Amino acid sequence: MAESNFIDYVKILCRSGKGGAGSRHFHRAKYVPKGGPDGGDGGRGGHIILKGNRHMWTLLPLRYQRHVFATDGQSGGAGRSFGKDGEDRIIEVPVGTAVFDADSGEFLCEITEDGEEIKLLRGGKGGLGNWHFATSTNRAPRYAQPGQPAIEKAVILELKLLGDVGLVGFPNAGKSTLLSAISAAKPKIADYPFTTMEPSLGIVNYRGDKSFVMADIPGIIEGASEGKGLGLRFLRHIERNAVLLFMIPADSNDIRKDYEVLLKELKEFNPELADKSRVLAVSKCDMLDDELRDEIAKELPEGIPTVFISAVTGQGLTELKDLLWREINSEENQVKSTMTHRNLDVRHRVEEEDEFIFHQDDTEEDDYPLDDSDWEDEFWEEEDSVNG
Ligand SMILES: Nc1nc2c(ncn2[C@@H]2O[C@H](COP(=O)(O)OP(=O)(O)OP(=O)(O)O)[C@@H](O)[C@H]2O)c(=O)[nH]1
Ligand SMILES: [Mg+2]
Repeated sequence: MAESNFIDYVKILCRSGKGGAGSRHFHRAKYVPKGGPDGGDGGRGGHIILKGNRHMWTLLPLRYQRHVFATDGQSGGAGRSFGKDGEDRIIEVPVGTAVFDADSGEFLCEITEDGEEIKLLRGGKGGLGNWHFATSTNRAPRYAQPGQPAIEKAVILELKLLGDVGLVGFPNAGKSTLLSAISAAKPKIADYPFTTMEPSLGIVNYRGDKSFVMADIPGIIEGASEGKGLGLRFLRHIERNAVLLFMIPADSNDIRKDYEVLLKELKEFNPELADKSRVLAVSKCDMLDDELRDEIAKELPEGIPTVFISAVTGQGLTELKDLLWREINSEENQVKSTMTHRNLDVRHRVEEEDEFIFHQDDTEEDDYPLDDSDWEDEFWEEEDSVNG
C-alpha cells in the first residue's frame, strides 16, 4: 500500500493552542501615583477543527502532514489590552471519515457531510488580567490568571467509502470484471489472486435515468480475520453499504461452504455486517452447461436470493441489477445516517502507520514544550468550580 494514492487510514498528532496568560500590569504615568491594575486578558488558544470536503476521496494529504498544531494565544498587555487569539487549524477530510483516539481506540466523531465542522480539540481559554481581581479590600492584586493548557491527542482517521452495494468474495471470483461490465469503472482484472489491492467505486447505470454505486474491495480469504491475505481492513468500506453482493464462481467446489466462510469472516470483522441485506451471484456461468447449472441450483445456500451471472456474456446482469435495485430501495435497508462505530482495537492496528509519531519525531518534541504545570491545572480546577 505504500505507493498507493488511496489512503484510508492515517494517524496524526494534534495539539490545540494554549491560552495566553492574563497580564499583571499596573498603570504607570507621570503624576499618577498608584495607577491601579490594568493588565489585560490573554487570548484563546487555537482550536483543531475537522471539516468535511466532498471533493476529497482519500486521506492522502494527511500522510504528509502528520502534526497539526494550532498556535497559542498571546498574553494580555498593559492598558487592559487583550492578547491575540491563537490561530485555529482546519483539517479537511473526505466525507465518511471517522475519528478514533489512537491510544484507547475510542470512537470520537465522524464527518458525514460536506462543509460539516467538528471541533476536535478546543484551544485553551486565555487567562484574565489582574484588573478583574481588584476589590475594595485588594485594590492592587498582583495576580492574573494563567491561560488554560493546550490539549494534545494522537488520533486515527479512517475513511469509509460510501457506496450502495459492496462486493464480497474470494480473490479471482470475478468481482472487478463485474464492476467493469456494468459501470464505467476500469479496475484491473487478471487471473491471479489479489489483483485488486485497494477499494474502488463504480457508478452503475440502471434502466436509463437511475444509478447506484458499487464498491469493489480486495478479495478476502478464509482466516482473513487473523490477518491472512490482505486481512479484513478493507471491509470497513462496505460497512456503510445498504446491500452486500456475495460473489462465488460457478467452478467452486462447494458454493454453500464458501458462502459460510465469507459470512463468518464478515461477522468476525463486524457482527453488524451480518444484519445487512445480502444477494448471491454465482459468477462465470458461461462455463456451465444446463446440466451442471441444474446441479448447482440444488446446492445453493438457503435464505439468500441468488442470480447466475456471467460478466463475459452478460447473462443474468439485468436480473442482478433489478434485484440489487429493489434491495437498495427497500425500506428496511436504508442506511441510517447515525451508524454505530465500534471502537478500534488498537492492538490490531497496522504497523506501517504507527511508526511516525513516536520514533521519527523524538527530537521535535522538545521544540514544543507543553507548559501545563500542575499549579495551573489546579488553578483552573478551582476556577471551574467557582464559576460552575
Ligand atoms: N469465463 C469467465 N471468466 C471470468 C468471468 N469474470 C471474471 N472472469 C475471469 O476471472 C479472473 C478473475 O477476475 P477478476 O475480476 O480480476 O476477479 P476479482 O474477484 O476482482 O479478483 P481479485 O481482485 O484478485 O480479488 C480473470 O481472469 C477474469 O477474466 C466470467 O464471467 N466468465
Ligand atoms: Mg479484483
